[in-house]
Amino acid sequence: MNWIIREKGYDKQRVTTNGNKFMIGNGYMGYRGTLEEYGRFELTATTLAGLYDQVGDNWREPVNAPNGLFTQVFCDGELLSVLSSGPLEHVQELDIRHAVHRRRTVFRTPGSASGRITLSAERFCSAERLHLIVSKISVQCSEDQELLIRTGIDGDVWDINGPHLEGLTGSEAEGSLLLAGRTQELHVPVAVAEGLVCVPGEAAADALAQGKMPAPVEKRPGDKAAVGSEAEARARAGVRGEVEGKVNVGSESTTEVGAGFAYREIRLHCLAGETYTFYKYVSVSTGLDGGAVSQAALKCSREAAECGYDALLREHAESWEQKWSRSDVVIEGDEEAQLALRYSLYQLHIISPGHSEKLSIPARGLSGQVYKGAVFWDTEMFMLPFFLYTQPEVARNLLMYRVHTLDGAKRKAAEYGYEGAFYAWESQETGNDACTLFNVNDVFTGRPMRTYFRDKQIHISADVAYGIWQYYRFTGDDSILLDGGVEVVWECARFFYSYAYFNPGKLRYEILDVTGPDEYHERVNNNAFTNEMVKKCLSITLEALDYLKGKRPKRYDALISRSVVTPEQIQEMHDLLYVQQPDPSSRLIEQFDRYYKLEDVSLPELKSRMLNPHEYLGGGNGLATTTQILKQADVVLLLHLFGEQYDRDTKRANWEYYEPRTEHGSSLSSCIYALVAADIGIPDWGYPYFMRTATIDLTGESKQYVGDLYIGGTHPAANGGAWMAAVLGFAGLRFDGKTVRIKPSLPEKWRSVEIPLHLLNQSYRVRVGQEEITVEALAENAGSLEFQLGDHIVFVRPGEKISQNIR
Ligand code: IFM
Repeated sequence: MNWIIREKGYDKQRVTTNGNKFMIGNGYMGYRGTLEEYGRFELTATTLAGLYDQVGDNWREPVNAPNGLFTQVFCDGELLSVLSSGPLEHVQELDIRHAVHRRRTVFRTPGSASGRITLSAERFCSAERLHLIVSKISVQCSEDQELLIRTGIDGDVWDINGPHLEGLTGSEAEGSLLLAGRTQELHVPVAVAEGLVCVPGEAAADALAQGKMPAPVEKRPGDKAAVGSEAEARARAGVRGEVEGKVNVGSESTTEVGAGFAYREIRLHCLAGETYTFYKYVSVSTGLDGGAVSQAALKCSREAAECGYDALLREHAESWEQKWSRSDVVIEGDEEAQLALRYSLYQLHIISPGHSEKLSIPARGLSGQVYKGAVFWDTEMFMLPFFLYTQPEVARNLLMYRVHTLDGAKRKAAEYGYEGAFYAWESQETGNDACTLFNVNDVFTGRPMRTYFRDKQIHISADVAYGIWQYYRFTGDDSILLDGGVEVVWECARFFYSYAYFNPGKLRYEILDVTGPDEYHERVNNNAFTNEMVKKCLSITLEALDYLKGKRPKRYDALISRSVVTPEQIQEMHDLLYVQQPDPSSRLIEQFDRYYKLEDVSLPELKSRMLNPHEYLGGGNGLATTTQILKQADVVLLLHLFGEQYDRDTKRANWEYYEPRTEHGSSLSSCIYALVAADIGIPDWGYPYFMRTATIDLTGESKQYVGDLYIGGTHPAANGGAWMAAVLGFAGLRFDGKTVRIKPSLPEKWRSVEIPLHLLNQSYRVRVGQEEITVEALAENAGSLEFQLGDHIVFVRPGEKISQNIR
């Protein structure tokens, strides 16, 4: 089975795309898939989760830590870089099973007709030690050669609105390099430490031991890291060297430290055919972690060096095996889909905050600073299901982030003159809204355009409430409600009550002046999706309040007594809220009031009117604004979320109507069309949408610019959408907190799909074939669970395996 993502040959045009595609990470940080010799122009970034900074009046954005893997190899004064020296061979690859990045590049030796220099590197962000990035870099020359290796920590990294670290100063400490500074806005300290161990191959070691090569630069007592291949190599070489950063192989080494950098330059006398390996143990620490950051970073990198590369890799790989045993979806009959889906799950794993309930997942994951590193509705509506079905503990963290940012949501509601909680459209660490009123520049005039994402996409508060309730229903874990979840949903309901308008003529509540998921139509009335979501939020709130009343009556009384809005009013609004219904004859649901009055133009026709490939189609005078062309699934999303309320004909009529009118200008769109296609029994219509979703970060073919704004990066919502389309869509699997229902709708070429589930603290494996479904419960499970396989209800007890023919 294929777990390798590989690109052969070097293409300068793909530097940015590959930075996303080959990314590694561990939830604490993301390290872009850049090459060792790259700098900020190639977008090197170690993006830190949850640490934001603002410089001047620029947008606040996450902080990229200095690049601890920075390494350059020089030969005869010439830098060996893919950027300058058109390599003879180049391969970049990612092993997604164990989250290990590799590159191998063969350069022509400068000044030699036949000489070759091979640079290989392997790296991973430890899944076990979240502050640690480890790398192993090897060089090999085909002829005896003198090389200069410059390796250390580079502070000159990619920043959109930086630099974010002031006073960034390099130093040498305890044999390691250290680069430390503080964020500009909140003065949060950030430190990166690097310990280096160099190991010659056998022949070089012998030469070294026999004095045929210059002696090691420095020898220090106390070689504590007597483990693994490094130690063996050292033993062979008869070299003693302290692991924390002392160069213990060949030739002269100097250390250069200063403002913004800390590195060593090592002159290496390479013997032909011999491999020289450098192990870099890089640790990142910030003031958010608590404690003294420089000491923490140094300690972490020293302990890692003592442990040794191989042992670190083993523990990291073991951790990844566990992640996959909980989540790997195996598709039989479609290798392309298999790899793409796995890759999507890989992307979700490397950015999931398993370690903190104060973090959620930004819309571009940890791939950089695009979209201000902010958290959108993407998390609750597109990523959450994957975590709910496989790792509910991560799902809980994502939702607790909303509890921790409730105050920010209350501030935003108050700012606009509303009650309750209006969650940030673009949320950072405090819940303040990072979304600006002028989010896009007009490509023609260069002027900022007013957009109404921040002030009118009110469905965000309903999405948050929906996510919290989903978690509770799924897991039965009421701690989320008692730890603040009830307050969140209540405040969201209060917000909607204050936002809504009671239409006295029609005796109904309406929701006016909103922007729904389709951002090309701003400030519309009664967006069908928004109204239905608000109704759902109100019903969730009523249930949550009942729960609190029963469980914690005093807390309930205190909560209600602080509010002028009463639960009775919420109930009334729920009952009288207008929600668009399908037209009795066409079955169509109008996306918002007067949508049908807009010009019904075809998508190709609309595109032919564009004067600039990056022009924004929405906003005040965007081309789509006056037409029925929508940016992303809107009514179709409603049909997915509330599928049980609509019959198949209604779903199909709306899918067919809206599909040709959808531009899919958002990466959140395709997966929803795949899901609903599967639901209505046309999976092969949905399949291209699934593939588009699942391959988005492999091909890099999504929209990269809106106006002059770069919006590239990874797409976690689409990654989550790929899981949803495969599992909830094609496998037709749904859990309602009590019963798992499976009603498959597999694409023709999928023979089967196998899915691990972790529900109500029990683990299952489900295999959905074209004709048969098999459910297997782990022997360690404590209880049984109800499954509906096609039309058959079965109880699956611990250790049991049940198969059911569904034809
Ligand atoms: O949340 C989305 C939005 O729906 C469309 N624009 C991009 C945002 C971030 O992914």
